Amino acid sequence: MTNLAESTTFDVAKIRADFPILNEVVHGKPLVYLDNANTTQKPQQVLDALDHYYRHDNANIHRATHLLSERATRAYEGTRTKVQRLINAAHSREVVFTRGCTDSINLVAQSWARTNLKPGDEILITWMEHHSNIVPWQLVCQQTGATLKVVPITDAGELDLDAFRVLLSERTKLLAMIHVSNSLGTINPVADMIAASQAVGAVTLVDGAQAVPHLPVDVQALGCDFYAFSGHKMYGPTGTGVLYGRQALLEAMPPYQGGGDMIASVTFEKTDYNVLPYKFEAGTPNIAGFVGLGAAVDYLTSLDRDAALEHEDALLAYATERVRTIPGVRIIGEARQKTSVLSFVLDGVHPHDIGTILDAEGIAVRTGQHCAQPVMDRYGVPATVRASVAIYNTRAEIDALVDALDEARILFT
Ligand code: 7TS
Repeated sequence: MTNLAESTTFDVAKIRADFPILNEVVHGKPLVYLDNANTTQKPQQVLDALDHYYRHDNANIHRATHLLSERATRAYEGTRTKVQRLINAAHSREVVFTRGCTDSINLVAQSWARTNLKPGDEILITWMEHHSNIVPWQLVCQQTGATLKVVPITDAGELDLDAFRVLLSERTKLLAMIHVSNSLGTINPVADMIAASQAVGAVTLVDGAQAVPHLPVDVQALGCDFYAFSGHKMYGPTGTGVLYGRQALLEAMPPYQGGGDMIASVTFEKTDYNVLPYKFEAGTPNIAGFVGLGAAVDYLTSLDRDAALEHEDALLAYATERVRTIPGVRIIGEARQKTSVLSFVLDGVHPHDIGTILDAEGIAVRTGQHCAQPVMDRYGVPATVRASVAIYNTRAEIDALVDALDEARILFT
């Protein structure tokens, strides 16, 4: 168990001052925002980047010769280089901008998988996937005749690696798996599972939506072929996402969508596509959003990331310890390797009722299935309460959560 003391090397007060929304008053109470797995709040630096872009640089990118377009293009492409460095991609052309993690996964499903899979082929996912790493593969299975296989999870919320080894075979053409579970908080042994999958010739995709905001991610060290994540869960704007893809695979893949900017030349007879990554970025993208994402990456990398993670882990450990003491609480997801997410149920009280009580106290959590219905079914619960922490959360906020939970317990049981 991580040290329960508030970190001495991480200045939370200084971090909090960067996030204006943390001063909001909700139902007469100071906002306690513990719904970070859903979306994180945005620092002033990101808000300033968005404002500056629209006030000074707003123009379309890649196509006009005027100065504003040049500035907008430079800012947009600058973010690509920042993201490349953040995840240690070998080339910036391996960084494709999308609408979000969901869009990134659908791109791989409809471009790579739809083209390459056939009846008899298998796609291997895990029981703890977010719906956005389940449904796109079900669609592709319907389109290609491939079969979906699922790695089960243990009672503790860890992947059953023995079952994984049995399910993995020469028929496995794709492993698509979650790095950090949004419903359980489990950190999965992705590098080992990627290596095992490569040994049978499978392509690998990692859903890193909950990993990039917390963990250092190095796509070359992981060895994955694709890595997908969202900007809005890492302090950046909504409507921004990233698909990292290995160049050789991206080169061989057909476009996902057709339109402007993704072409080299168009006649009615034939269209030649643009080079990477533009082949996959049809139409005017969320330029402002990606300018903001660049500021978010700068913000993240300006932090002492080890200290930030230590702070988040200490908060999770503290929250786990305190919530566990509430009579009738059952924690869902007790993997040995966890980060940021605490899911639980309280005997006799529906999670939505808890959410309502917490909201009245100014505390924002998510209650429900967390877009991971198979996980709820696995544990025989209709829903959970989920508190998820970020760099700006404090022990005092966890105390407020525990007090309000106690109040809910007394009221409903
Ligand atoms: N993958 C994981 C692991 C996620 O947690 C989410 C969103 C997605 C994919 C989809 O991301 P999007 O930005 O494309 O929507 N997860 C959550 C959540 O936990 N609560 O709300 C959304």
